[in-house]
Amino acid sequence: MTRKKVTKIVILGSADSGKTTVIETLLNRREEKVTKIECNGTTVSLDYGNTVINGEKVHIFGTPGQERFKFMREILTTNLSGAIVVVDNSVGVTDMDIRILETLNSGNIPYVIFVNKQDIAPGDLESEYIKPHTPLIPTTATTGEGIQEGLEVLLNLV
Ligand SMILES: Nc1nc2c(ncn2[C@@H]2O[C@H](COP(=O)(O)OP(=O)(O)OP(=O)(O)O)[C@@H](O)[C@H]2O)c(=O)[nH]1
Ligand SMILES: [Mg+2]
Repeated sequence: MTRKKVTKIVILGSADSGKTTVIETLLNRREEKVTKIECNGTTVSLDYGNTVINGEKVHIFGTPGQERFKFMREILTTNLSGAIVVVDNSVGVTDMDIRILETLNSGNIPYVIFVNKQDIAPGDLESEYIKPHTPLIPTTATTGEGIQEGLEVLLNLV
């Protein structure tokens, strides 16, 4: 039996960085629906949606950023093709982000970093934990700035 290649993209990052807004903006612009499981504005298990890009189905999962949902992040990050790490540029790289980057690096998983909330915190993101040549995409998830382009950069790495 032959199976079609499945691309699974997971959105990671600290609480409140904009992960759910990223998946909504990405998929709503493509007229696709997103399933969100949230409580009081925070993701409690996952966001999910899919779309077809260049003839290939792409499944996108948003993860919960709160520490207590570590088990859920671990479930969602199995067999992933690539990741988007969403950092709130008004906060910078957090301890959780550092752990995420270390996990992605050790698994040789392609990823891009969305340097989000450029509208309130414009500028570059600097951290000793970001490897040289990591694609850093300036984004404003609420307006969509950088989002589509950032996904395309990632898909080219996958
Ligand atoms: N100003 C601004 N606000 C943003 C941006 N992206 C997201 N937000 C806001 O940040 C808050 C958190 O956004 P979410 O998308 O729910 O963040 P999240 O990373 O999914 O949060 P958790 O699920 O709790 O981890 C919301 O009020 C968003 O409207 C942005 O680019 N600029
Ligand atoms: Mg969320």
